[in-house]
Amino acid sequence: MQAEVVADRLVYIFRFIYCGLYLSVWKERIGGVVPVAATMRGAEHVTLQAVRARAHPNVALVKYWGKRDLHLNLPAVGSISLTLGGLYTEVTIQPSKANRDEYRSNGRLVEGAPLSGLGRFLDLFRALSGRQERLSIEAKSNFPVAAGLASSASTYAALTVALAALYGIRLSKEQLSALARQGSGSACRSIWGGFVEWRRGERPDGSDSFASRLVSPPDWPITVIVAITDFQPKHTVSRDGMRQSETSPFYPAWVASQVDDLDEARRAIGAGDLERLGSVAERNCLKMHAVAFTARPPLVYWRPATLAAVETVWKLRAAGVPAYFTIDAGPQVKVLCRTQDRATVQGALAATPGVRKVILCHPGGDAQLVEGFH
Ligand code: 2P0
Repeated sequence: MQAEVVADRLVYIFRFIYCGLYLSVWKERIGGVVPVAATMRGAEHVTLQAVRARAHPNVALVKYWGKRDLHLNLPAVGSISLTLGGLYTEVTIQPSKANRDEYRSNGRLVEGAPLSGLGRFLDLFRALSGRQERLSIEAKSNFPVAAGLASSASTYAALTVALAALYGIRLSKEQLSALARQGSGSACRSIWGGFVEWRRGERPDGSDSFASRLVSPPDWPITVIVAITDFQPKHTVSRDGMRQSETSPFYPAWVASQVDDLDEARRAIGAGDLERLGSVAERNCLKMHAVAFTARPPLVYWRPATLAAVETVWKLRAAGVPAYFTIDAGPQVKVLCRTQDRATVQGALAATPGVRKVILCHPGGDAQLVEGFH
């Protein structure tokens, strides 16, 4: 029995090295990722070992809203985000004991469309690895899920890192990002920590549409304070919200003006200029929501407390505290400020009518495996 386990491990290690060699020489690409199925032949009997990975959500400062390809999750516009430390999702994967994929999110069994979407994502890795086992996935987030706090970003980023490890597929971070994108667009940014840019890309196969890091976390003493106004899941998932927003007469203007906003945000981040970054983030957020408001039918993610929190931020600024808001596809307000002002901003948001909870986040790091987990 002992010898079998050792032999199993050795085959696993050799397969890992073998895959790495093939990855470096095989040039054919699937959506930016090198296929490795053939390299796995002969290793199908190796028992898959349970793995766990952790990733942070991110807040979009210049937003992804609209797709140029629904199937491959290719964005109509580029985007820039900041990864949020403190908040995270851990994903644990092991072979399923049932003859189907199983998915639990914070202890609750997930069925229907989210499970089908996950199944299609797992199929990408099954195709890459050449293995067919059904899997049991358990995701645990330490913040409300599906409520506009980017839980799909942290979930799919962690899932991507965990699946690559499960199958022993060595991929660059760019390749991981291109894969994560296919699970949920914003997940491609959560592969990285710090300030991150997801380039729109031009190629129809999506091979040039992935995220990369702009600046690492420690470079800037910046804090994001999240004001939660509603714990309920959002009424319209982002995918549907984007399609609905394309009916707005302002949608073409939104797409056309994104290049300037990206340029402005990149320069602001490069210069460590909070005022410049915050200003473009607010403008970009209001543009995105203006497109949603004017869709047919209209799409309103805001609640009265959302606007109240926005007014709090403007009052703070009028009082000399540099604080800037952004709002994703939900009613929560995320406020960017200097770390030295965090207590003042946190206090003002907590005192805002309708704000249910305030969470303080520092910039977060890369998605990674949870070491020592078996
Ligand atoms: C973003 N948001 O850049 C944008 C800005 C909110 C506003 O919710 O369909 O879950 O899975 O690719 O990544 C992005 O939604 O959408 C999103 P899919 P995703 O983060």
